[in-house]
Amino acid sequence: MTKERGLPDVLVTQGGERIGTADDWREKRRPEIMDLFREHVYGREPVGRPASQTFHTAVTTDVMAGAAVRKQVEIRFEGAGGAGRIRLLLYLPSDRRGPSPVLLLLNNRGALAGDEPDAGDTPFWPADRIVARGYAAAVLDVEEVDPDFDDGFRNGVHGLFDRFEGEERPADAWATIAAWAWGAGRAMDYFESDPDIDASRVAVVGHSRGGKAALWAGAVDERFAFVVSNESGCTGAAISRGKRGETIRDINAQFPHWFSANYHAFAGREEELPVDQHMLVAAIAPRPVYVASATEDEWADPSAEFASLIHAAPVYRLYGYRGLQDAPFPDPDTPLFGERMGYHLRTGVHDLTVYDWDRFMDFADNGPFRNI
Ligand code: GTR
Repeated sequence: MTKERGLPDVLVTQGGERIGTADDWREKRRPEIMDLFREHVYGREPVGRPASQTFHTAVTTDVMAGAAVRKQVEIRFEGAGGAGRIRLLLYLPSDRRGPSPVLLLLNNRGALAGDEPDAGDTPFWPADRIVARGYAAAVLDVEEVDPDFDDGFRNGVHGLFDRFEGEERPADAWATIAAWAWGAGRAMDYFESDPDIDASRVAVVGHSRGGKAALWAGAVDERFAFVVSNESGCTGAAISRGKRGETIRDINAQFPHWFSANYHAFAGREEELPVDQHMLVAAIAPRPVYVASATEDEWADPSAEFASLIHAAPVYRLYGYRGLQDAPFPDPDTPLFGERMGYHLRTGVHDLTVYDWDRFMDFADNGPFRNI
């Protein structure tokens, strides 16, 4: 299949060396793939955890009719351009017997974590259902990290941390998807500080543009134990070469602020990119990854989303995990749970639904977060 789509071989270095062991993957190929994605696609983030970062938490017990404890966390930080904050809303099961594993949603659809905490019963973020299954439900609103419009990278965390002093913004500078992924890392910083959370079992979940950010967050920040992409499509889970629906040209024209300036040069030149999105999934290996699609989401191209799992599998195999093996593209509503890889194609339109969440948790229960 690699040959069919003309994909770059995930196991051959830029210098032509074939990778045959997990150690060589980690030391030689993975770093160069991460660098290629930074250079050509998502851009380079100028900062990791800010030295100035602090957490401020308000706790309310007995919410969700007693089923949950709510924590509203403000993550504050400063850069040369001023002060910023990201709010994190967290529901923990009241009956937890130890630190909870977490599903963190990078929310791209209106405010959930703001002044009026969500009741936790929306299909897009069914926090009550997540808590009932023994997970902590966490959410941050990506627009608090970086507003989702093109303003020349002045607002959000770009304005705080970018310092190009009179120079032109570099063509490999980070853009909005990378900023959102960075925000996920700051939530992870918080989880590590909270004894009620099991920081070794944190999943990052995102839908669509949020799913692109979740995948990049999982690649950049290896503290995430599990990565879930729901209908992330173009420059998310979907392979770009031969992709139907949205293309690199379309996405950069409509959302010029999502990716690095360098990426714009690949409009109509997908086959010249030194990476494709199966390499992003591979960068998450050997950690578990779940990709979900919907039948009517042709813009995202479900078969191209599925293909990235199949083409990332050789890297999982280096670690001894079979992935989805050679599973054919499945029928709708018949989830595939493989070793460290899951996939489903839900009947319906582009959306994040209770069906999707239930499958993510079924997979997590049986693999990444067993024995909760
Ligand atoms: C679309 C965009 C997709 C996807 C989607 C979404 O307009 O073309 O790549 O990100 O928005 O976020 O819902």
